[in-house]
Amino acid sequence: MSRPALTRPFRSDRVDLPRTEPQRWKLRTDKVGRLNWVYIRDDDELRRHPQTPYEKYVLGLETGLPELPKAETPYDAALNGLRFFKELQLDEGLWACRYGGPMFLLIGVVAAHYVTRTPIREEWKIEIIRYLTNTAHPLDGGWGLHSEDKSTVFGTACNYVVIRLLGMPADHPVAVAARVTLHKFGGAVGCPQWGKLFLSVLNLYEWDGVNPIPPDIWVLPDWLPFHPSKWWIHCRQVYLPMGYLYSEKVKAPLDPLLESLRSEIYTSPYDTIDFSKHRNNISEIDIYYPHTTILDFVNSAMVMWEKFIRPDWLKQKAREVVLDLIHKENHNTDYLCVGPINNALNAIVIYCEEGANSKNFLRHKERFADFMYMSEEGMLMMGTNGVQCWDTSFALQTICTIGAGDMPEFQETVKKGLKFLDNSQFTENCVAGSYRDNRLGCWPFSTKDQGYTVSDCTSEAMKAVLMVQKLPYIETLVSDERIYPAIDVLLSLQNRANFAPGSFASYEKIRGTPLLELINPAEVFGNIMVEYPYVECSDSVVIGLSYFRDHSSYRRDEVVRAINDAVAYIKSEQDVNGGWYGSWGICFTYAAMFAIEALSYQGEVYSNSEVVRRGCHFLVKRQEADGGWGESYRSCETLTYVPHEQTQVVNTAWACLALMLAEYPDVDVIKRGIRLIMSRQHANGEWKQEGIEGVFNRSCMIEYPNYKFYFPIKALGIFARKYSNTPLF
Ligand code: LAN
Repeated sequence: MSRPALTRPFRSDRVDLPRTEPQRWKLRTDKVGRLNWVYIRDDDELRRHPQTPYEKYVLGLETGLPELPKAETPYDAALNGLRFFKELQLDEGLWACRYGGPMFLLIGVVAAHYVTRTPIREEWKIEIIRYLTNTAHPLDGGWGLHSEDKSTVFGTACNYVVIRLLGMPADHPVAVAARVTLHKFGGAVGCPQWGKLFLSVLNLYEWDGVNPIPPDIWVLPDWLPFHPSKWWIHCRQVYLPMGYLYSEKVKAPLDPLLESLRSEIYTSPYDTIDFSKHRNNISEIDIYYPHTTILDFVNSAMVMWEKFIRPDWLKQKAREVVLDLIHKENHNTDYLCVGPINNALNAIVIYCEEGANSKNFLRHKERFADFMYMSEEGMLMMGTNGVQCWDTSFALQTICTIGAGDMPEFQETVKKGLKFLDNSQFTENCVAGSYRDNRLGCWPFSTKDQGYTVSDCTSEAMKAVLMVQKLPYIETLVSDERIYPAIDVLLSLQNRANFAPGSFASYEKIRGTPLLELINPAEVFGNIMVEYPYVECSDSVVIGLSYFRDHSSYRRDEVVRAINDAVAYIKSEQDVNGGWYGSWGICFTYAAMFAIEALSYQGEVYSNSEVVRRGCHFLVKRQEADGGWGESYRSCETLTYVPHEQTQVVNTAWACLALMLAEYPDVDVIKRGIRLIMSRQHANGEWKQEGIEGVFNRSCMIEYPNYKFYFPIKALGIFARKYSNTPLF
């Protein structure tokens, strides 16, 4: 059973748990948007730097933001929304957010601290425990893969270990409930591979019970079709340090706490468990992507290879190659790494190699905090080091699209936002030999330091910059010469020769064959082995390139050709019902908005395009009685539209945007959606958090808290400008 949305009062207030004082938390940032929550103990310092409305907002404190004049018309409502949202912008020009959802990340950072004997700050311990208490399933006390999931072995085992390592006693009711559930599931032996790996590193599981992760594969010539340099970047970068840890059988020294944990997380005594028999024991509840026969065969062969065949020199060689690539990843990302998992794992590797006082490890230590986010529910670990560029791009686009960019009250907001995007553009390529493409001139999803560009992030940021720089009072910060390299990269990212010509994938062009999915070892995620063509990424690139096409003649013919080919791909991806499957947002409503926007940029609308018409009908059929749309995350898992129990402001905004861009003729349908969005707005202009908005790898949901602001604002603003701005109530 999935976990219902949070209800106040928080569970942590009902069980006996310490908490920090929310008034003492401050969010520090810098000009490239680094996000660090710090706990201020000194009263003078607090007085000198009072909390901002944003800090109060995330911490669930009274923001002091005023009630606004009642919104009669859609445009009033859009502006009220923007008035609230602009107050959440940080001085450095970006919007921040808590980027939670995945519930398998905390184990990484906590294990990294524990193994490397790095003390965890007291305030983190308290607040992480509080967060896990608040997100435990109300019925069974366990945790799932993501915050709305049913309880699973992976989530429950890992987070149980986390609360215990952070100091919660084993007989605390929260720990007891989780342990009972874990035992009911058969104990931690049923963990999927990543869980087994973390437990092994913590000396709570034996390495011979983990399916092989041989680093040897990195030594093979890189023209081989299955060489890891051809994998999806996340898979590649996660299995890289995992290969090291597996091969070196790294484990923390046993201590009384670990000793005790060994007796808590299994249903039989530790010494009686034959771990090697549990390599393929993955709990039924957890499995999303079962092993193929080929994978089982490869695993058994690798066990033999490692035990009896692999020469020692090869092991050493593999270790060198892997270490070299880990250093390069650290260098290219200033120790942030592509994501939270390899951030934690690389830190452990560097500690093993260079020790606690090495320069490299110290830099790793400073970076742990970049993933930790404070919220009213406690401290969580984010899916990336933030959503800074992505959110700021959409926020700026929204302001311009609804014509608010010229209004004096938003000019500062726009200027600061542009400054942030100006600071966030990549100014250097990666070091040679790291299997990375050019990134110069591109934008990241989160921050410049993190160092990874994504096709759609570059496209949306570029569009935002160009839009803002058309405003009369704005001084051009990003010259056309600085945009050209971004165009070069975008053009180079288009898939050509392989199975989805014209499409765009996420971080890189598709390099490997999807057949590699046959040996996807992760058990809980689908489609992770290689890059895939993504409709939304292709849509965003079409939108960005179309905007650029009307702005500059740089590489005009190639730009036009790229757009046409991508549009052909987008059309080919529409399913028989008229929907598009969304891979990064929930789900069909998300993809419909992007797809229809891309088509509308080519002049394709309801009246002249069969594809757009079918897209509209798909949406209209799914409008609910209250005028809204609501889509459940189950859509992502099942690949078919599953309605949410309640309509959602965000899904409604996406559907309305799609219909408006399509020029859907029955305006009444759209009006009902707009009315729903208005009816959910509060007197200070805000919308409250509803269901989770985003997804990855089909099975794991992730939060995009700012979606509930800029998409509804955009929908309201477009409605007012395109149709009518008379009162709707
Ligand atoms: C993201 C977040 C952003 C997202 C969009 C830009 C929205 C998308 O259009 C392209 C893909 C991308 C960049 C994306 C890829 C996968 C990420 C990085 C995430 C969903 C955030 C977290 C996730 C990452 C894989 C989580 C760590 C877990 C592992 C399985 C390694």
